[in-house]
Amino acid sequence: MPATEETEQEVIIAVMGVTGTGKSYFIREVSGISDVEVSSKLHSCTAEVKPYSFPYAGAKITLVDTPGFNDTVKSDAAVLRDICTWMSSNYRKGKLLSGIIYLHRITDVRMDGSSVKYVKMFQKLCGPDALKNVLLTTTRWSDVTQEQGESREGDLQGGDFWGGLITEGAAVARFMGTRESGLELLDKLMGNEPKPLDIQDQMAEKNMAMAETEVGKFMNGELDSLQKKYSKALKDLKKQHQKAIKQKDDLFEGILAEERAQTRRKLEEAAAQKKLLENLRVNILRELEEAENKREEERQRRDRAVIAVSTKDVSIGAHLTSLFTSYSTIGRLIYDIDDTTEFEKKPFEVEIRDQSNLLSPITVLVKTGQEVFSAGMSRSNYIIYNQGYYQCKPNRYIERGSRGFVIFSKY
Ligand SMILES: Nc1nc2c(ncn2[C@@H]2O[C@H](COP(=O)(O)OP(=O)(O)OP(=O)(O)O)[C@@H](O)[C@H]2O)c(=O)[nH]1
Ligand SMILES: [Mg+2]
Repeated sequence: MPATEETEQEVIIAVMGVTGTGKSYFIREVSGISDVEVSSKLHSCTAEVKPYSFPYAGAKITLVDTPGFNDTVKSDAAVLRDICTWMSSNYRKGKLLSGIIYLHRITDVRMDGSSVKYVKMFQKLCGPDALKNVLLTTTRWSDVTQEQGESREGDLQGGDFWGGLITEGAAVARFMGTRESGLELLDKLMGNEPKPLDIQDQMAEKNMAMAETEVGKFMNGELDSLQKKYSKALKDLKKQHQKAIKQKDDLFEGILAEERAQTRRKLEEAAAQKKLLENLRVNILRELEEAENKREEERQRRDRAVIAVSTKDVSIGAHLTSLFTSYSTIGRLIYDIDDTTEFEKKPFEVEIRDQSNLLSPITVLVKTGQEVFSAGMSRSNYIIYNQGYYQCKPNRYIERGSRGFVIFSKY
């Protein structure tokens, strides 16, 4: 491997926020990994913490997608559990975050109790030191007028919402929906000194159970308040319901019965979340981290597969005219490049893209004995496949049988 690859710095940035704020959209636009799953409907989309890597400005950038709080399927306690597990397991591997981009829709008119709660939770998760590496970032500027946006941005920075985080060092930023705008945010974070979050210190260094951590205590308190609120509402609803039954008011009676059932479900859900948090004792957290490590190993195993593109399938003309663009050809997914039978696999369509500037080094590849594959395939060429970024590494030309292949490996 060339020295530049060995010394390449990895910059890890987590993207967080409540559901639907555009975390996956941000990662898709900025990384160029076009198949990052973005939700198309109202329900929540990202179910697990997942890193996406790509090269930028001489560094390996890893953007970590996270499930959002206030998810339509997963409870807040389960989202917190999954984020904390990932954070703790990566801390143990010496992987610290250079920054966190916390997204918030500028279109949100109200900063209601629950959004305030999530901001506080985020604050507890980070702690004062890591907050200095946080960008509180608004999204969806295309859906508001400049005036509306600026006025709301001002409100957000007020006391109850982002005020406390800003005092502790978090900065405010905007994501305008484009790659360029996203890269500007990365530029701001790339030079940061990576710092551990409070949750990483508490879980991985101090071996605390979830209920003992700052964020765990905070969430528990919030769930206590919810339980109180729903219990009181249930009592009131019961009285009203009984009254409606007595008065033989069938319509109102039906509505109240439904409302009671719904409130009871919410009360049970709050109790279930409290139980979940309480059960996250040290040994259980370790088991979850082990499971996360296994998932990571499995991802790495899959990532060892490469995409081989036969030089015969590359039109030199198409390649030379494709600077800054892309062209379609076919490739094969190969798990073991020494196994020649793998090269007989059915090919699938791939798009060779180029992010070169004309100054990038051009590697000349030998096609067969005397022929020169002069299309200038280089590390600026890449393929996006299965939510991954596959880069053409220099000197990755191999011959199998009578054919020559250019190899693209997972970045
Ligand atoms: N116009 C516009 N739409 C956006 C922007 N960001 C996100 N969206 C849209 O908002 C919806 C939700 O975006 P996602 O990226 O899936 O949101 P998320 O934060 O990842 O949501 P979860 O995975 O559920 O936590 C999608 O339909 C996106 O296309 C933006 O900056 N501008
Ligand atoms: Mg998402």
